[in-house]
Amino acid sequence: MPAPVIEERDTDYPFSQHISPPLTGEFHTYVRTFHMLPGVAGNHSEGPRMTWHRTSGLGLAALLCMLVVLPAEGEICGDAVCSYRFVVRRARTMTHTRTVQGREQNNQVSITNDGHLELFTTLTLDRNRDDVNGTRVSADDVITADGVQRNVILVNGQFPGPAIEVMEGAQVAVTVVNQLMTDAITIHWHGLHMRNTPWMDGVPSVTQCPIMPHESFTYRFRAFPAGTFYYHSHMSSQMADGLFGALIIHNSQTTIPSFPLLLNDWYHEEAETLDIASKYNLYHSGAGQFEHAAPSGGYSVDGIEISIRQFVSALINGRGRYKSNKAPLSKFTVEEGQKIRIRLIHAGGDHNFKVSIDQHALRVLASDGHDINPLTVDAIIVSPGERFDFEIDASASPDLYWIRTETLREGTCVTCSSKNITITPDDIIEDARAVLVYQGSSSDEDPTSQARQCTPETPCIFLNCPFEGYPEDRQIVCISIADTSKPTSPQDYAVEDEDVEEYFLNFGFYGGTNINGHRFLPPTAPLYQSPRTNMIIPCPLENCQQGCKCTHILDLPFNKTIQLVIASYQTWRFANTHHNIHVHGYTFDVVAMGYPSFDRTTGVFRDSNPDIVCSNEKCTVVTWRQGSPSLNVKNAPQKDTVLIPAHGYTVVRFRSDNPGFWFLHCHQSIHLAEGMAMVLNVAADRHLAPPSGFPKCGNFSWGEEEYEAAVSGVWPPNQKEPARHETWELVVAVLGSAAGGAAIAAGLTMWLQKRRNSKT
Ligand SMILES: [Cu+2]
Repeated sequence: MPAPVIEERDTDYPFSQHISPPLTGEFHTYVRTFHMLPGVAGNHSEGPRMTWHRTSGLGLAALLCMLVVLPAEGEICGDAVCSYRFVVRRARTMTHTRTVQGREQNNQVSITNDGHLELFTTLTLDRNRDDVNGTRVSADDVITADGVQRNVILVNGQFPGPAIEVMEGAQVAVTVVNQLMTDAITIHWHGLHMRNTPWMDGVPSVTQCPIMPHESFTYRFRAFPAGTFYYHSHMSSQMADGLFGALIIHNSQTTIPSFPLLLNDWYHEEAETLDIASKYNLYHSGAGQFEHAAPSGGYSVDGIEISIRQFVSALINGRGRYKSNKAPLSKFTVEEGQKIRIRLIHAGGDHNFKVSIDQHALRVLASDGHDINPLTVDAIIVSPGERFDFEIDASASPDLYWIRTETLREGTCVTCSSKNITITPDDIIEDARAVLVYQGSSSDEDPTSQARQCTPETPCIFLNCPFEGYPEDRQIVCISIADTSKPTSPQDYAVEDEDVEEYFLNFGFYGGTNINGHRFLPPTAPLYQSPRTNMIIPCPLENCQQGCKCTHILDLPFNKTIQLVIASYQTWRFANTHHNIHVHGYTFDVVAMGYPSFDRTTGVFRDSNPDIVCSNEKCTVVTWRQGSPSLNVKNAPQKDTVLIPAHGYTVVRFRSDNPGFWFLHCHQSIHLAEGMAMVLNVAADRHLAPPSGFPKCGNFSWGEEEYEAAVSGVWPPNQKEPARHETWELVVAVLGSAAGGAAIAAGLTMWLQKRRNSKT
């Protein structure tokens, strides 16, 4: 059976939208015909088949350049070393560039009522107006996003950035070239362990200096472990501007066709503006008036606000719609009867999404790249940073079907107080959609498919709800990620260990977004840099019970079983949120989750989970009420990003065998920007020094006295004695001078002699 072809409207490239033409000839704007990855990965003869066609009038230069660019996205690099070059720059969505009579012409793009893209110009003196207005262009040639114009960050001219697909164990080298005009960047390789290369982890001012505009930085690391990962900027909330892409690490067990589905929430203002709008931002508290500073007003069924970020729109593989516009959507074409694996990646910043495909059950195979015993569900709830691999069987009648991704919004909470939380349902649906197309079906129209109705006889099954359950009359069953299991494997390290070191981390809001009362202030230079003086703001020894802002670092011993009890408890009942916590450098076992009690009629939570209590008035310290609950230390699912239920907790375990400074943080971008982060300093005495020439950075200051010395010509200042040299240095210098002088004299003599000889 031939491999199915993934398609988007008017294009056949599944991952990204392209913009054309490129900024320079170095970046091509070719669109590939992508055929779903068949067979066992890593065998080039069975690798993806792809052809290229040009999307705009580029010349020979670009064609030549195509020959030197990187391995094509979607192609699995089977080499021992896989090298890539990422050029990062900004562009504008909903614009189009073409060459007219040898001149480059940039125009804005509008969407017609029937979903076509047309050029338009607002320049009244534009002499090309008649040629511009109404000219139809292909969606291949426009980065549409949700159909609204804004800035977007591109990698190699693509949004999302190109996918990296390599074999497990390969050395991956990515040279990141920062062509942003004003912003620094770093790239984090989300979920990879970075063993022995911890300074390649991409956390600004923790593992490396930010890459400044015009600079480049080469990341080099081992592709491990295998699974579905992604890369993203780790500069504050910058990933929300589009700097992300899929990172797929294959092993020999990859057996069915697969494609990534990158989902992200999308806003019409850039990330920094959104962060400034946050009331609790560490650096811009209370600055100005912004639409987004207002609470979102959206609540999930449990009475928890879904995010403080006001939802605007969301994208799937870079495409979505704002309100009711007709912007092009991503389309995935499958062949009837085919099984395909979808690699769902939440690359967005803030909202959790419920993902489903009309009339298709989702057979979940892996979470965060790690296999779980398969289970079949109707929908998966995915939070920023999480990934789920699932399989679908294209066995429905050949047609078009909606791929639905919806926030958990159920309504508003207009009269809520600590004593009374009532969700008032509204008709607002916050979603992004893509289309599953059976090959041969017409793909010009939107699908008319409906989501499955949940009934008492056949209730719907949702995986990974951030709460225990829905109201009973909704006929929805929630399966906790902690109730999934990993297939047993002899390679697994033992987590059943008497010698467990336990740490409680409460993600709270007292005094601002914090962990155990600490709001994270980044170091001024990477922690691997030395000397480390003045680099960090130390945290107060007295446990910061009243809240503090500092460089929160937790020292962990080498090669112990570390148990983190990650909680989301407040002393007040109202105003708490779910979090999703990512730990760098490790895969952890999810050994327990505890949810608050809830009203089975309304779905609203009642009381915090009783297993944990606040130890102080502000709840900056928590502990077990009566010892830990039962933990799954036999076959717990493995993850690197996990939901923490509001008023509940999640317990994770890992073996601290990977020395380094590892960031631990909430993956909601606004919470991260507000300081909900810390550093795990694992095995401080075993850290490897960075490679030679690793960039240094940090604060700089100099004094009045030095300044005076400089401007008066006495420099360097305060030099009371001449520069000291070791005796041997002086001897070498004198001998060197003498030898040099002798050599010059000898050379001169010989030259004069020759000259004389030639004259005679
Ligand atoms: Cu959070």
